[in-house]
Amino acid sequence: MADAPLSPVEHIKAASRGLRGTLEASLADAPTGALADDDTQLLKFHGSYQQDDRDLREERRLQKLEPAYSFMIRTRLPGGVCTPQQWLALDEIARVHGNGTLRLTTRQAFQFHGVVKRDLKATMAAINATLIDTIAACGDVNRNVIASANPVESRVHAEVYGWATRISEHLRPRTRAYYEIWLGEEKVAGTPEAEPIYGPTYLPRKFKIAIAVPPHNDVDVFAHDLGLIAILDEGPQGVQLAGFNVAVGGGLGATHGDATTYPRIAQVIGFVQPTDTLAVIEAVVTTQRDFGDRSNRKRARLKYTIETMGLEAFVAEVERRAGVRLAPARPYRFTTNGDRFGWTEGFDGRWHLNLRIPAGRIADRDSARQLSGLRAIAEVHRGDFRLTANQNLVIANVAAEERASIDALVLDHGLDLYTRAPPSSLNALACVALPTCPLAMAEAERYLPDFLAAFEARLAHHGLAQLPVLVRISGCPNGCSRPYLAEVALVGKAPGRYNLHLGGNASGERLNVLYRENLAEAAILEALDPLLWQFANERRPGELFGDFLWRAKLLSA
Ligand code: SRM
Ligand code: SF4
Repeated sequence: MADAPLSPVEHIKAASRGLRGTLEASLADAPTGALADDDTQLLKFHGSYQQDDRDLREERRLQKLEPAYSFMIRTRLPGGVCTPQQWLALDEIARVHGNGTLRLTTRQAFQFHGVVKRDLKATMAAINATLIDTIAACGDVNRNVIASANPVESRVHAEVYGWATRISEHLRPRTRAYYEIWLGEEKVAGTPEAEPIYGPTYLPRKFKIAIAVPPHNDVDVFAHDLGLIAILDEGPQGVQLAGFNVAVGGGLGATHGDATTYPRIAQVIGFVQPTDTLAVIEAVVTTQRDFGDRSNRKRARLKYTIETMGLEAFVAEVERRAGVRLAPARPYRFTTNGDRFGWTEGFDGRWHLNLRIPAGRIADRDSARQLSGLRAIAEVHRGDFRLTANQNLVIANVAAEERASIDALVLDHGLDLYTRAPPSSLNALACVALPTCPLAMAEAERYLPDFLAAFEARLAHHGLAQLPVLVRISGCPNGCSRPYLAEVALVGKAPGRYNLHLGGNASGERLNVLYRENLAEAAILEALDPLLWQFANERRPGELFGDFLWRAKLLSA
């Protein structure tokens, strides 16, 4: 591996002068809706992906037109928190420059889809004017740092949100390229600015950090390259943050038929105090920078670096770099990785309303006018908004006397799904997939309602309608909806066909296993039916589907 040639992306990064490349020239090249190939790689570090409408591909090919290119833009939004003013601005950007929808992602960010090249600069500038940026939302760097979605539940939750922003800032690339290209800042002549943490070629691959506050694992902390599990102590002033258990080497992406790639759960390596936390995080990042595979991008994530180095050697290297010895991990317990829907009261008497947004897509449709409804709420709301890592939304920090007016707007605009949907629908996730994702092999977001309807009919048939079964759909094995942690997961294989994975658990601590391959919907339901029947008849009180499948030996590792 040491002698293997560098992957092409490494050369692009090295020659990019701090992620500038020829992006400015590409943007000015009017005859095409696309960027030069190398620039599409650099664009990711600025928070955007070049895509084309896959629904229109064939038609345009027959018409001898270039694909219908457009750009997806993703924000960096540590902990998923934004103000009502920012919400209103983002809503307007989606309607003026995007496809009229806002998309909440599985990592607490907003995505805009359908921005055309001639609008890209104006859109990036408009997002920046809201005091939200898109730097490092994508690319071979640390991405958006996510944190438990209800950070105002106790003083510690607020502190944890503070950590998400601090870590995000600490690991933000230092290049001024973003400000030059999108905001017209004066250009840096000669040698580009140094990147003290990343170096000139950044990381071998994307890097993700999540912070969970037990007992809620609503960020799926074990799916991350680096997971921090907040450890709380009872102090003189009540509950306080003692520090974090550190988990490393999680990651879900895989490639069908390639056994050298696989989903992996992060392993807890010890406990760190707040004063040493940034040093340990930086040491994990720089160890991955120096030891990660830069020749094969499919094996470049931290999970493979750890497997190659061995966990013990990896931890020793991190401790050496950080100058910190990790203490033994402290006890913790997770009970759920879902959201808590409806109103919850915070420690300070403020209220938080967790809404269900199916697949995170906020749009005005016949069934619900979500975009208009949330705009109306943002106009009167005096707290803030919090995106959850389950693609849902919390209207947070509401005074008790303002709940009724929020409830009325929720009801008026059909945003009250959380009061009606069965538990399996409430917690289900689906990635974007078609028509924008270039890697999709099957539908996900657009298929979710149909699959849930069919699946719920089967649950109801077996008398299980009120039982939460964690369902996740991804359009390909990359796993953007974290399917490998679900009790029932469909992973796209080909149009209309999925691999069926079963056996995750409700706290996000167990990977599921491949149960059947390459099935269409009828065969998926047929495969699930006898299992649901057995579950209905043999389950122990309180037992959940994923746990039952293992106990009844219906799955094998
Ligand atoms: Fe993802 C690539 C969407 C969370 C693993 N992901 C993509 C791209 C950018 C496709 C591409 O490379 O061209 C998708 C854009 C689709 C579109 O049209 O918008 C995409 N990923 C998403 C989002 C929007 C899914 C969603 O429906 O919410 C999520 C954005 C999160 C964010 O705000 O940053 C998203 N992606 C994830 C997660 C879940 C997580 O991190 O909690 C994973 C699995 C965890 C992990 O990283 O291991 C994930 N996405 C991938 C991978 C596989 C990476 C790997 O290690 O193999 C790819 C493909 C790649 O990187 O080559 C990918
Ligand atoms: Fe695209 Fe695959 Fe991610 Fe779905 S899982 S958004 S299809 S890359």
